[in-house]
Amino acid sequence: MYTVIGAIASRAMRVVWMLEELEQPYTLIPAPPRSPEITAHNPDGKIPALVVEGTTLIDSVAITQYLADRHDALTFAAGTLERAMQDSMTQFCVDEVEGALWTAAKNSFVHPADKRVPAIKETCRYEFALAMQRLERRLGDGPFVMGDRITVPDILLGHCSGWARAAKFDIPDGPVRDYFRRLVARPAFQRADRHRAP
Ligand SMILES: N[C@@H](CCC(=O)N[C@@H](CS)C(=O)NCC(=O)O)C(=O)O
Repeated sequence: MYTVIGAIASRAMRVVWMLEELEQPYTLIPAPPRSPEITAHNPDGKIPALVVEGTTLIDSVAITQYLADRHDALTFAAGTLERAMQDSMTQFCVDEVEGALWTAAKNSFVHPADKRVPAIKETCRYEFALAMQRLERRLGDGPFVMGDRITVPDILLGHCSGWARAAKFDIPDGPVRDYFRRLVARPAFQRADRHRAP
């Protein structure tokens, strides 16, 4: 049994969505950042965390990949060329897609007010738009970034699409928008999303 700590409107969504894809049982503790529930496991106060057999894992990318590896699903095997390409897509998501969204968020509400640089958000929008062009190129014929099989970077990118919508970042019409729609229509995503307050 897995325990996920973190409010669903956060990167915890990636972990819960992966667990739903894998059809693994879990308990969700929907704790906000810096709450006692998370600092007991991660002194940095960042969410999410996954508790597995008494060990706490942090960082949504590491957790999501660990779950895929452990259950031998939604991933290519380590040491294969496919896995290297899959990891490259994961890195692309973290650097270029999440990077733009996270910098905008930090300068909107995460950092203390006197440390925010609101003007950076225009640059973030520019970076995000570039990332969407690159994603369209890298998607190819799809339906997923690694072809026929859904893998870890699809979970990360699908999560970022919701984050982008919430932050009012533009998602271009065409293959990228269709790709994001395919991801969030998945039954496992829908089940994970039910943890959101109505
Ligand atoms: N690289 C980490 C980032 C975790 C993170 O920054 N989470 C945000 C919520 S999505 C958070 O806890 N922010 C509070 C803070 O930075 O103080 C991951 O992917 O899990």
